[in-house]
Amino acid sequence: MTAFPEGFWWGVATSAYQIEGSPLADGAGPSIWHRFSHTPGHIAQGDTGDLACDHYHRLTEDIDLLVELGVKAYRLSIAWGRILPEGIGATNPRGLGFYQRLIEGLLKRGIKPVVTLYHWDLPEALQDRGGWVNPDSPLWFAEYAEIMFRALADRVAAWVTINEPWVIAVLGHLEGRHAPGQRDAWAAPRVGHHLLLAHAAAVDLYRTLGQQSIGIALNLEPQHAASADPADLQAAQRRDAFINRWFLDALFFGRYPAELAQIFGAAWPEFSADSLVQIRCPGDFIGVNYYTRARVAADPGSRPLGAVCLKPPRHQCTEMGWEIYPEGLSETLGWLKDRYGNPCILITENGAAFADPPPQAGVVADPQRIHYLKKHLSAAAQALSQGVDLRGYFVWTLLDNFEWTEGYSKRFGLYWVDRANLQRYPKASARFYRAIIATNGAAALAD
Ligand code: IFM
Repeated sequence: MTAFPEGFWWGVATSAYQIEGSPLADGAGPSIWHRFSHTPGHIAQGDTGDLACDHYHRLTEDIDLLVELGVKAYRLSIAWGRILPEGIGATNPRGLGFYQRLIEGLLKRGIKPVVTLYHWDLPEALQDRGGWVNPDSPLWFAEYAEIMFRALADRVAAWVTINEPWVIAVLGHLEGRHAPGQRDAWAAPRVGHHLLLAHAAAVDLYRTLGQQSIGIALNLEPQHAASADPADLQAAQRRDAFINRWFLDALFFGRYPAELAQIFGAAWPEFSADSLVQIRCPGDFIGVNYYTRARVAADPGSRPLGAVCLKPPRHQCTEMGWEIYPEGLSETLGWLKDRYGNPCILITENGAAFADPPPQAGVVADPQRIHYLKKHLSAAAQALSQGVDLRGYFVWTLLDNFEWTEGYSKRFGLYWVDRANLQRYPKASARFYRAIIATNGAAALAD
């Protein structure tokens, strides 16, 4: 007996810009990440996604890796600009052809495709029209989504509309650390709202095709007060509203947490009642991207939240500096169940970057990642035993890849990629994950 139900979706996840390379091949239009990574000073070591893992040319080899792992499902994302080089208007059959080949290849090997429509790579042509700040952006997204649904909906097992809207709104438009690099408190809440409208428009369109397997993927992390001091408790609440409840309350209740108006002050808009009704659209599942928790202390000087996160000791962290805290996964899943009425959940991302050594005799030793996966899967099993409606788990990620502003310096993959020749080598965690899948999770729960 295992804690994981029959038919559980064991998978791995990737995204287009992080692995494909050849961003302008076969008539594709450039994305905001192409522009951002080519602007000096944005990415560690000046890395770009120009080559990435060259997945664009190594499709068959990479599908073989998925087969080797034995995954039941594979979460990939579509580069919008390959389909619509200008973002809207004329479609590019060669770009579409790439994803058709990929999806056919997966289906032939018995792997369910889970497709994310938007994993951060907005066509540059749309950014030139204001990007996600433009109130037309949900319509642009709906046009793109409809093309994808018409081309692939009969073969795709599940769709994720948007990956991590919080990251897009905050890192991309408030803090400027991600593309398009804006630092604008006025833009961030509007971007968040337009992303939710875009999600809702895609869900509506998908429903007209009579389909029921569409959701959104959110980055969630418990916010724990650093002490019992009321100021710290309130700071943790503010951060919880900002990171966790911003999108969830909108999707389930059609309203934003009151704290957001305080946090953004005059920059927070008066959203129309109609649009709040529209964004109340949780879809068929919530995708949870879980990596860590935060320990939060009040700090009136730090704007706009009046809160800081304590730095955990180095030995408790991954290479990203994120605390390893598997208990936070069961906590997050249980909280979703209690607050939002037990929605269907896929863990759409979970994984860790460690300083993996180069391969020896063809294999990379990564005991820390094995430990990380084991602990997080035990936490997922615990949530299942408490009645959470968890349907699948996707490791982030298949291959060491372009980790956004960190470039290629952070290795999250189950397969080690040699940057000199892009050859892939299994890490020990790939073999471990294969055993987990083969035993439907029992290998993760054994001592
Ligand atoms: O690599 C990213 C991914 O694109 C989105 N979620 C978090 C991952 C690790 O930072």
